[in-house]
Amino acid sequence: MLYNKEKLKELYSKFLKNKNANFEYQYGTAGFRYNHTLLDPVMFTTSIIAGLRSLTLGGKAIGIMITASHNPPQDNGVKIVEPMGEMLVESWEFYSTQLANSLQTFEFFEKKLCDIINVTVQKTIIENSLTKNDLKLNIVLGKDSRESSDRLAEIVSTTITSVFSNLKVKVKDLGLVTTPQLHYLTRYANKEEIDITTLKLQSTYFPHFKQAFIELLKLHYKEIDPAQVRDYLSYFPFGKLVIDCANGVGSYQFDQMIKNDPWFQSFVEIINDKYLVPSSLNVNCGADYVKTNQRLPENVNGLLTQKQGASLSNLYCSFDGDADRVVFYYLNEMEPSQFDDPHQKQQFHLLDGDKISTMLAKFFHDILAQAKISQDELKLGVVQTAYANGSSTLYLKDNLKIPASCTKTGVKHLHHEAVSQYDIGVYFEANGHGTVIFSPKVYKVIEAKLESIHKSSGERVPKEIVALKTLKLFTELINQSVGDAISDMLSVIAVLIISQKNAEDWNKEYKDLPNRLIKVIVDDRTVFKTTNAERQLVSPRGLQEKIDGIVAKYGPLARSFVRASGTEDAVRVYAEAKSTEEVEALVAEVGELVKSSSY
Ligand code: G16
Repeated sequence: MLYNKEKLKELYSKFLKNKNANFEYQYGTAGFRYNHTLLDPVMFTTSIIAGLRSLTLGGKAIGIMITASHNPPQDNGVKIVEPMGEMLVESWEFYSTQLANSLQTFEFFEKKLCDIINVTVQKTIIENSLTKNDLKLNIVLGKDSRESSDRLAEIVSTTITSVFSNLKVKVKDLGLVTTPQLHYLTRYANKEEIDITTLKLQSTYFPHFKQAFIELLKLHYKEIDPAQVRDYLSYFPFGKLVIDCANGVGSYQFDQMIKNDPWFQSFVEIINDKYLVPSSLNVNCGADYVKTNQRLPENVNGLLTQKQGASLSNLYCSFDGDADRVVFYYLNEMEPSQFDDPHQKQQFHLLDGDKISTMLAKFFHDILAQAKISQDELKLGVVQTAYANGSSTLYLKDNLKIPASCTKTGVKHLHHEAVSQYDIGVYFEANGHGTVIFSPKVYKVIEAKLESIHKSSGERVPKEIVALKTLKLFTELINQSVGDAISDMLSVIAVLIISQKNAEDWNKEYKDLPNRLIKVIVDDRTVFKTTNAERQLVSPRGLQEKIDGIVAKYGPLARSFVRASGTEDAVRVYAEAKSTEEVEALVAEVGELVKSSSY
């Protein structure tokens, strides 16, 4: 038998004590995510599924991350990470949901488990003529800083080690890590084929990203003695980089990354770093707060009054609770006529996921041209969602002539589109969640070009070589497995430094249409079903026509859509229009319509 029946039964009773019989779990946008009191049963079943996934893949390391990312402190969640750092494949989301909803009796649950084992692990055993001795299971576990995370992590390690005690099992508990670090280390363990128990951030993640960043600066500013990296600061087109860590795990991990590095410390200031106070997580700070409310997080204002002058040249960014998203912003002086409040003389400018993706796309577009690589050789494209500002899509298509596709919300959808459509696929959600992927062809083209330049009579083509090496270093600096606030932040500042652009230059590339996102609480959000990359509702019937009718009143640039959140118990309403007044009126009208309909 693959599992220890006695332990399975014991843990079934233990973790299902508080199960609400009528509750139905759903694998949402980013795994199971609920109030922490509902999670014990689903932690138990998800751990088993992760174990089976590892067994099916011949013992490849599978990641389990305990986090509810941007959600409030009382929520938590779990997601499974594939061996190469991607999100769990869809067929296994199905098994996870099935098992989580088969908890009526132990007999029923065990039967469902055996059905899943038959179509997964048993199939592998037969196809590869394996014996029980060949079966291995490796799990890399991480958690964010929520109060419930310790308890939930304990359920995962107990379940894996007890239920599969008959097999060769290894669980590496990484403790407090960011979601992207968990993805990175899972991928690293599988790529390097190393024993997961030896995994350490200090010898992998930290030096890898710091090194790539410094190498890029050295490549572009080599007249400075590389030993004197401090001197590079004079090339920074901003003052300090102020990082709002949402009082989450990002503050702990970024601090670890730079703590022995006076150079990084000299240009970075971390705020909202109370990860040891879980009740403050994402409260009035963090990427989701800043993006949704389009305002500064808590504690930046204090900083402004203290350091009035310097702060205007600062570049600010906010991570979310598990540091897989980042958005940037800056302040500039307002014209006196624009003052609403005489104490507030600065204007806030948001540089969100769309601004990040368009800047990166433009940068790679220019680098490819400098490296003399055509669009036929390497296809560059951008993937967005319905939330992308209309101006960003127009800017990509009309100004930059870079293809842009639209997918459903959830980085798993964007990632898939980027990998299948492009060699250099830049994908970001407007909320700051995203990354860039580089196909194997990119590496081949870079190597071939570098080799042919070196061969061709040894004649040097410095600009071309620098462009090729820049591209190569960005493949290192970017965490290609998943959106990563730390790696994305370093990539953005590297682009700004190399292109000698400040935040204002960056923002000037195109002007966002005024936009607004609100949440509406309804009785049953599952009745809201969409089509056309979530831009239109198909259920409840008739509601889309009413939304269309409202939008039509606001002119050709106006747009609004409604979709059920996959991470919170709410329906999201997004709107954009040509003026702030119009967008406020539009979002309120559509929000009222959703609220007043009796769903
Ligand atoms: C997660 C997903 C994102 C998604 C966000 C909101 O982010 O990873 O792709 O945009 O939820 O999703 P929804 O609108 O369905 O609630 P995070 O940072 O919370 O993991």
